Amino acid sequence: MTETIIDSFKQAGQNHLFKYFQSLTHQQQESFLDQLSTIDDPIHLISTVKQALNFSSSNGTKSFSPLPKAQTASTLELDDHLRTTWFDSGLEAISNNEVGVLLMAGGQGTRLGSNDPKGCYNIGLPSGKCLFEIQAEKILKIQQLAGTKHGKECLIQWYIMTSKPTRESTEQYFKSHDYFGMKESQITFFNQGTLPCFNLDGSKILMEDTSKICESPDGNGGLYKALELNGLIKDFETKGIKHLHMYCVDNILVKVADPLFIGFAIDKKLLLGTKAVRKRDACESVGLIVMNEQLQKPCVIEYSEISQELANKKDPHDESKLYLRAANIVNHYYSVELLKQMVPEWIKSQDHLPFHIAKKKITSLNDEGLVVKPSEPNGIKLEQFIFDVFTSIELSKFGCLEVDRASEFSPLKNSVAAANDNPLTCKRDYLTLGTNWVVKNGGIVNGLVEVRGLTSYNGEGLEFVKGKTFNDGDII
Ligand code: UD2
Repeated sequence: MTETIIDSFKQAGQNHLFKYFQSLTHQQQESFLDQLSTIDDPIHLISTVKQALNFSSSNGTKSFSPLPKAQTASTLELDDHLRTTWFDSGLEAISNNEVGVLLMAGGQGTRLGSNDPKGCYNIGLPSGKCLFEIQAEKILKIQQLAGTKHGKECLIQWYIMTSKPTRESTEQYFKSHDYFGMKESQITFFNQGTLPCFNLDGSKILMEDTSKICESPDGNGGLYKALELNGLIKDFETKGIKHLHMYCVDNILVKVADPLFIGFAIDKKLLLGTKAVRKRDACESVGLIVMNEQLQKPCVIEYSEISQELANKKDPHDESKLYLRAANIVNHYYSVELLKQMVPEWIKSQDHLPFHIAKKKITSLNDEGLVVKPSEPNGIKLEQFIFDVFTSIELSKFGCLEVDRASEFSPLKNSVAAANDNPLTCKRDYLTLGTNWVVKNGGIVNGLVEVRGLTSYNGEGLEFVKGKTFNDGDII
């Protein structure tokens, strides 16, 4: 076994990994070989990295256009009848325990400058609630609304994807907060996979020390392999779940298990759906939900892989608007039927989930055997993107629902040093949304108030504030 693993890596041009092998203790050799054995085909992996180094520049050769109108809808122009129909249909599915939630929480908050998982981050709300608690309360509230309307108790299963760096502290945080009032049995933590880090030309796997290679989470596209390896698609079926809402942890305004979105997908008989907001400006760091014209399929062009020309292209019918403006907010609907049918195919090859590369400063062993923390990017990390599977969906089975940014999207990405998407903008947007709900219901507010998720899911049930006065920082 040992020789086989070592030979396979040497055949892949990775002799340097074994430079210190003989000087390692038996235990170090064993743990090193265990780590290497998780890579089942080093030669294939190395060739894939070369492919990835080319892939990210290939978007320039394709042509993209906005999704056809038939595949889109907008809550900004939705008539009340349809809004009610979709919301009620989604609420009924929730009341039948047919709706599950997938939370992407494996990312490390590098740009935020925090070592803790983003979901634990306290943005300074009057209540001091963190993102995880805000999201848990959304689930509890929508369960309550569904149960009350249909006269039965219902549970939304919450599947939380973590990565090696975020798993322990995330699980500990939930436990120490008594699962924020949810049943422990309705929460499932599972880990995504990892991928080795490479030097800049992709020819050598980097070493963290003499008995360990550098590795990092495999991207939010690692979700599909993680679902398969953790037997979760079977779990969805066992629990009668038909619809899944997937979202990313850092959006403080996310409507978790949004019945309107679920109802939209049910009505349109979608296999896969996504929410979008109007792109703020040409430079906003968001993917764009578009149609690949060669394939006639939906796809997303990531912000790190779009040409400046295409990002800045204006709408020929209205020069004041961007041509491509449906911004991806990592907020997707999946039918369980689709996942059951397609996940085995998606994870079989890189065709559906190509590796994307990011040049990074990676602390690693140098040629002299010293661990060095570089000042410049010295290596590449590989990631799979969750939305790359969109091109395997028939256009007629795909839908994009435009939603209001002020009500549904304010991501926590950066530290307060950045102009946007930081703790201050998240706090402002969250409090502003709640305050607008109170004012709309006749409340008088001096400053900004916080409306807790358990009080109102989307501004409903606030009749009691009519005529009352609230002060800055009040919690309702
Ligand atoms: C993501 C989207 C981008 C846009 C933007 C909006 C992808 C690939 N890109 O860019 O199109 O929608 O968000 O805010 O989705 N995550 C994991 N495991 C990983 C990496 C990320 O679970 O290995 C999670 C992460 O916890 C977060 C979400 O995926 O919930 C997005 O990750 P990100 O913040 O690194 O993505 P970003 O902002 O580069």
